[in-house]
Amino acid sequence: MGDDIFSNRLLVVDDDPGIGRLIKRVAEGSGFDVVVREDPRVLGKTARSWHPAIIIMDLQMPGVDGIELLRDLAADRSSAQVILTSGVDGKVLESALQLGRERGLSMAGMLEKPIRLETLRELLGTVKPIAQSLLATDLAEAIAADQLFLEYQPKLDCRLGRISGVEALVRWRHPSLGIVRPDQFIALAEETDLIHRLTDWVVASAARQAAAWRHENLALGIAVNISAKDLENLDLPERLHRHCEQVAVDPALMTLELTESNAMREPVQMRDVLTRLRLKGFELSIDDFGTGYSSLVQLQRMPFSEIKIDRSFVAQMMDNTGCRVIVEIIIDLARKLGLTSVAEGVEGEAALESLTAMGCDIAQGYYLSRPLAADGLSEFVRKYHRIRAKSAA
Ligand code: G
Ligand code: G
Ligand code: MN
Repeated sequence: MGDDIFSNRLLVVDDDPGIGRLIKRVAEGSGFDVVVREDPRVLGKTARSWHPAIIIMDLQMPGVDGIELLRDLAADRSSAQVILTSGVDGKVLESALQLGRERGLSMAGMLEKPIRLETLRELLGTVKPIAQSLLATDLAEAIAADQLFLEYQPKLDCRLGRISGVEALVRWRHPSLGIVRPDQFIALAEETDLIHRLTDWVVASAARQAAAWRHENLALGIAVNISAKDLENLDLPERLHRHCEQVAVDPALMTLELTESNAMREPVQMRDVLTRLRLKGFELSIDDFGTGYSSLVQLQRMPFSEIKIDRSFVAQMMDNTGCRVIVEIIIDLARKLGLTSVAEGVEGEAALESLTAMGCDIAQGYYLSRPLAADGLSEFVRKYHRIRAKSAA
């Protein structure tokens, strides 16, 4: 990761000169500094010397394929955001995208050929080309100087029709880059061991907020995300417990959401720390269940109390029978194992009704609300409950 900010640099690698010209024209129009290469073999060299913030690359090129290029980029620990293009089947593109993520790359999306101009413009608008300029020293300072803040997304108890809790999500108010989202800096925190300080900050802040809501007579559980890397410190349970104690919050109000990753190679230590977290009273959720490493094996081995169904299944469950069946089976599995089921990514009324009918315990998603600031959240909860009470009367 270089010291300079090259946040508008875009590298295009495509053997079709027409595609290169098209992307260059559109991206330059959006203020990007664009370099096009037709020979895939120079990708690594150009990426290392020119530091593009974004790389758009074709999956199928003569001689070298995109999968090999992804492997090389990962070996270089590239922090560029990668967009894949291809004329192949969407499923193959999806799989390549997932592979990039598993190799630790920041995969920003895909463009199916023929490339539609609007899709390209939209994607360029959403990639915030900042990853390149984020530095560990800045993140350390951000934690110390309170540049981090939390947003809270409400979680609905499907049976009672009441907001029973929130998920706390961290954001960084960066002095020059504006609001930076966690997917842009959590990996950096994990690589540099800053994750321990970040998790302490998040849990302490969330506990303080839970105490503040209790004073306002709002009984809300609070979920925070922890990283598999956090489990490398044996004192995690004591640290997190202390944060709760300091503001007299019962750890039972707090759910720790863990996304499993291949970073965790010590199942014995993992079980040690997770078991002690449960003994301290924390709830434990297996996040993004059904994808990546959050597998049945982990569920069976580790002392989780909640399953959080990955949003990719939930968001599509109304249009895709496969996704719907998967959601239904995970809810059933949770019930039979005595675990709480949470569906995230609930984007419509139909999905919420269907989940409720399936017996899902808790729903979370844009249909209810996006993540909100603390004030906005308490306002939302009061309003939601007032409307419910009226319609019930
Ligand atoms: O809020 P947003 O959609 O940008 O979050 C993106 C990802 O960042 C989510 O998968 C979430 O799990 C993760 N994340 C959000 N807040 C935290 C946090 O405080 N700690 C960790 N480790 N991950 C977080
Ligand atoms: O991986 P994790 O479960 O921690 O991800 C939480 C993130 O998911 C939040 O940061 C939030 O921005 C995002 N999110 C929440 N609800 C929805 C939704 O309904 N649809 C989509 N696409 N994303 C959502
Ligand atoms: Mn989560």
